[in-house]
Amino acid sequence: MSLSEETTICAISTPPGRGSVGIIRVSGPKTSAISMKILGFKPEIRYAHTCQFLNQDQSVIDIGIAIFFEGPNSYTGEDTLELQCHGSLPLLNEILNRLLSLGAVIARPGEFTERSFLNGKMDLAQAEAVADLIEAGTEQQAKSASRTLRGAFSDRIKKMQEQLTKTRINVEAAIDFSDEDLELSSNETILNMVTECLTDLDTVFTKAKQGVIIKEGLRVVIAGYPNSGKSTLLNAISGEDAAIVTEIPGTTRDILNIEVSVRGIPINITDTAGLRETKDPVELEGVRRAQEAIMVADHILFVVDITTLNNQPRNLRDVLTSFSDDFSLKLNSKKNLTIVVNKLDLIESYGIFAEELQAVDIEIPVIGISARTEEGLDNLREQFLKVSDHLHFTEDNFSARTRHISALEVAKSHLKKAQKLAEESIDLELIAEELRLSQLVMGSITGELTSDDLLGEIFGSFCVGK
Ligand SMILES: Nc1nc2c(ncn2[C@@H]2O[C@H](COP(=O)(O)OP(=O)(O)OP(=O)(O)O)[C@@H](O)[C@H]2O)c(=O)[nH]1
Ligand SMILES: [Mg+2]
Repeated sequence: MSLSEETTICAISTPPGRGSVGIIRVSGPKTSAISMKILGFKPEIRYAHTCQFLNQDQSVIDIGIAIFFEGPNSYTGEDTLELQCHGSLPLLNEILNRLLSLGAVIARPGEFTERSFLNGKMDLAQAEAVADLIEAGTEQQAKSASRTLRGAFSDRIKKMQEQLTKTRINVEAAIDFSDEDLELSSNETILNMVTECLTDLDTVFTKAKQGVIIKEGLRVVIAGYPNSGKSTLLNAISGEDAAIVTEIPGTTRDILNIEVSVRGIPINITDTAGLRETKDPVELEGVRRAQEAIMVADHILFVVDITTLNNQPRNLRDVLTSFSDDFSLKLNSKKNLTIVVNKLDLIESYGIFAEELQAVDIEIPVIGISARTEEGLDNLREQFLKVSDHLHFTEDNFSARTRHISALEVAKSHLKKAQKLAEESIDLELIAEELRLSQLVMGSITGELTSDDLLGEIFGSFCVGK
């Protein structure tokens, strides 16, 4: 792929403000000519020249270091000049103006990296990792972005692509030569190959999901019926008086997000409107938004008011099971769920009851708390860690974005269809088509087939000079 524009771009690459060194980068076809003018000589390739940076009248703007990288052996793949000068903003601006007068234009945000991608120096997942690395706020985020930048994620995608290609070749051959007397892959072989692809994809999916959690935090949504104490719980966990709490059911309508950190793991907690049938249009919208948040959550805290349980004639296990079944049914989803039984301060034998709750023999974890007195909150924090641990954080994490997860989900759905078709020995052509679609969407992760709109969105979120 070649660049559509033949412009030469320049930008200050160091952050704004004062610093001992400020770096300006130039990239594009005019770089060599511009270098001659601003330095007054032809720089050697990849040699750190200590030299003067000259204005048009040959007056000295600054003395610094100039390094010329000849394309394709540069960050962008084009001829590139890096000027390291003193980190004074007026001085950097003066150099920038000089470069503009020599025919360079100011780079758009992320344009250096975009050119690097377009010139095949890195793929799209790696380019995104550049932005993630720059923005990393924690060591874990920086480490995983760095691994993606070095190709850890892309390599996994490429491997899956190869495996898919092999499978497709087998299927296509079975289609094309089915009339001839050749030894072709049996349906069973094809089924095994597809299943193997799916297993691989599951592993990568889990890892990518961890990557997103490291970057964006574990998305925990507090849901439940009105007045169960959801907003009180959000305030208690976050230590902020963020959500409005009243004794009137239906208080919360908007979605409220707060990020907390539990032993270094970022957790994004969302308070939602209580789920109930209502005719009030505002509350109805609140319930719709709550359901939307639940759909994209990594984990749900389903808050139940103990006093509503006490009114139930059935035993605890049955009540909780019916609550969670009802909840899952309503949402048409079997999401990761923890039942949080709240307001335990309102009953007499709190401690005994909390233990009784934890021992309830249902598949879903149950934790008893009082959001008001904050009793039991530590157990809840432990639960967050367990949920995160379930996602197996390891040293070889790589960073990933929600965009990648969506692509992997679509790829997986096509592979599942292919697997089902192979199981039923249905039309090989349909299998081939599902495999092709799966491979296509996987290619969007590394940018083999990406729309200009998406590229604009990705690189537009970069800072200028990168
Ligand atoms: N005693 C006691 N009261 C609580 C506890 N948690 C919440 N409450 C009370 O229950 C009422 C409802 O609390 P909220 O936090 O507003 O409940 P909610 O689930 O957010 O309600 P909606 O937003 O209406 O769905 C308020 O009067 C709270 O003070 C608790 O642990 N113990
Ligand atoms: Mg509320």
